[in-house]
Amino acid sequence: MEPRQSYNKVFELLETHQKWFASSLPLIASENIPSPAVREAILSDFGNRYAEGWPGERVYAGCKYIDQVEQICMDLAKQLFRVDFADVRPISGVCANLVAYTTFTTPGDTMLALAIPAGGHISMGKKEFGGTAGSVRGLQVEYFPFDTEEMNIDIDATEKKIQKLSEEGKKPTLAMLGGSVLPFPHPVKQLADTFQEHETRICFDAAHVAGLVAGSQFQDPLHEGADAMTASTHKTLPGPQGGLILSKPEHGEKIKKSTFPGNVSNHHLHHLAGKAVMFAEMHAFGKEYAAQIVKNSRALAAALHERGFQVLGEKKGFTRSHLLVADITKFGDGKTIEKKLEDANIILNRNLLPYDIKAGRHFEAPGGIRCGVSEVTRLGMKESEMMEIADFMTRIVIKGEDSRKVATDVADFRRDYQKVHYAFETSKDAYTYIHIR
Ligand code: DSN
Repeated sequence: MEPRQSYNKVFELLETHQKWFASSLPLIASENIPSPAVREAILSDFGNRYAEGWPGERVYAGCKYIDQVEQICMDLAKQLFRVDFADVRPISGVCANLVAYTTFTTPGDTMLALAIPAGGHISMGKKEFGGTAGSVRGLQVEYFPFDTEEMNIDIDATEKKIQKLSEEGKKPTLAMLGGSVLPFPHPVKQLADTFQEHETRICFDAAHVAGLVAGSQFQDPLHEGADAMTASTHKTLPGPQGGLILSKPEHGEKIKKSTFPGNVSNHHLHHLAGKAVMFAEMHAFGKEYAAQIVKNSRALAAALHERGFQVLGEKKGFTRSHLLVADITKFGDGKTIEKKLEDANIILNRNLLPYDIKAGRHFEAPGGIRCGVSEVTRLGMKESEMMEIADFMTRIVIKGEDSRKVATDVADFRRDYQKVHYAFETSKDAYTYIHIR
């Protein structure tokens, strides 16, 4: 392709992508749609500037307005999460986790975390699997024992494991709770004394659930004994792509240095502005928004279960967060089903189940799918719309209907849900393509 053709092609693809998402059901649990205000902030000149360091302590000129926005952003984050220290500079959730590892561990230390099939994130992974904790920070990762029926960390078995690791001279320096599949609150409070006895620091990865924590609709790790909490700013928090770390005040100075110069040079200043706008909107609308997310995910889980899906966590009511996981091995493998759903304009992801590895399945074609409802909630959908989503999914996964017919019906259904809710300014369509050229 000639350069000009490639250039044109990129813009054509961008617009086509946005039109597709405007007529689809976006159910990827790690995604969301930011408000038009957040999108405007991201397009600002802040994205072209440097501001290494902390507000008032920069190593570049030109930061007088950036400093003010960063201070507003930090203040809003602290108030929202009811804490005294926030660093809004990490550029992603993985980066925020690396800041936590830098703060609380030394290479060679042992860290406790969930295995990926049980909901851990790749940033908590072992070296042999290329995980960030093992291969970048040089940590020895030990897994939390996991109870599949409860879909949660097994508390008794964890207490025994910590004792055993200590006796073997492998006492964990850091316990990393939270992760990527978190239908139920993790036992931070229940394990806090045990961790303290063993001088194990606690960090909670709230990448997925931070918006629910902010809206007081999930656990509150920093008030249950965690030393720090990391997050993404674009999952249940509906901001731009980015990261965040909050902590008890005594860890603040160390975290500041772990972020800069430890893990970021320049942070992404346009995203910083977007984070500030998002935090302000979360102050105003976060409670209502987070409550509706939890109602929606519980409604979707129950509706899928009634229609024949094997949604995990049945014993506990399927979910208390924004997501659910279903075992779809009766109907096919995760990869094939993900594709059929995508062809029907239903966008979600295949997911490893806690017992997949033992069953000989792997991440390419796992036994599960994961659905998150944050984005459809922001588009104004409520419990009755979750029934319709469950019907669309049933037509593809259980009844084996032609994806093209369902895709048309999904696009028709989506016509009524084009605005972002829970935001100060809601007149613009959510997926409007913004032309500047
Ligand atoms: N692992 C991604 C997810 O949960 O979708 C986030 O990094």
